[in-house]
Amino acid sequence: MHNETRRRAGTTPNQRLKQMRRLLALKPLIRGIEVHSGLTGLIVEHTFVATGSKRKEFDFMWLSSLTDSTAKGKPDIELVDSTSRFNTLHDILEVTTKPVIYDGDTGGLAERFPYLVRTLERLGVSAVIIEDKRGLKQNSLFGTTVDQDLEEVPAFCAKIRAGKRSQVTRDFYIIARIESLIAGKGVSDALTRAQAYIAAGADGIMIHSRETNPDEVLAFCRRYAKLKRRVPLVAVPSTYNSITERELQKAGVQIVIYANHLLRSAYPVMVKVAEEILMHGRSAEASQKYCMPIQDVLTLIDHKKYGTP
Ligand code: SPV
Ligand code: MG
Repeated sequence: MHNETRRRAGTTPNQRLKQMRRLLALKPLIRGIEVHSGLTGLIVEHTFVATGSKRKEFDFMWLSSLTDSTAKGKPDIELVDSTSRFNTLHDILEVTTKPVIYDGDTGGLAERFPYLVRTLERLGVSAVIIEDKRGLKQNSLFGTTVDQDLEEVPAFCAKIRAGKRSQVTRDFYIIARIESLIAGKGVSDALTRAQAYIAAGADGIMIHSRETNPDEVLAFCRRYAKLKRRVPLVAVPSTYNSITERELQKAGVQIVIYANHLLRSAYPVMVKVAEEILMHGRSAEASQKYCMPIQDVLTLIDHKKYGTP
């Protein structure tokens, strides 16, 4: 179904869940961006650019633990519990039709991970990404400035297997996120882990890095390409952000995630507006410089969408 038609007709959890597998079969590379609210979901749903005869848009939404936590004023340490994360997810599912990849952090205890998988499938999420860390999870972009304790390979494989066993549909993806480069353990460790996680049933591998150049990710990709058993590769170019999607695709990456950009762009403007109002003792300057017209915010959300009389 054409995207515009689907948007108008709406979707069901089952249709939405399956859509990511379809997209991966159709396109050499799919791109997604973070969401942390209904409003950011709407941005991803509706934003496109036209270049010549081509229309470019985001293929999926990334429900980031960093931006979901930050939007709630909380640190990204698995503190925002599942109930709260599912509330955010519900807000987004309500107003969008595109597939969702859920940031599952460490996936929690192996005994609990199957419950997360079942809930996400029931809601129509297409994939969960879990990272191979243990203990207090801290955001990867801190790198080794904080403790980044990697999970033992057999234990993480057991978690992947538990998730795969619990899955109801054939279409849901459990993607294993490798933190070797984040923890300073190098490309060889990452590759050993990739092989083990694929053997355990992972449907995708995410390789993460916080270097400002893509060299170590590309080195991983070159060695990954030689593996006999491969699954789709995910990259998150937050710090090595000069690399293009085309270059990542050439290196073998099939899924690209822009993990935090809507929140990172909104926050500085909100602070500026607050400062300008304080500075001037009125809102005229802030409104003129930074705010959308009142009329536009009133009509931003189309309340006649469902055919309300
Ligand atoms: C997130 O967006 O929450 C991620 C990616 O897990 S990162 O912040 O780079 O760890
Ligand atoms: Mg995260």
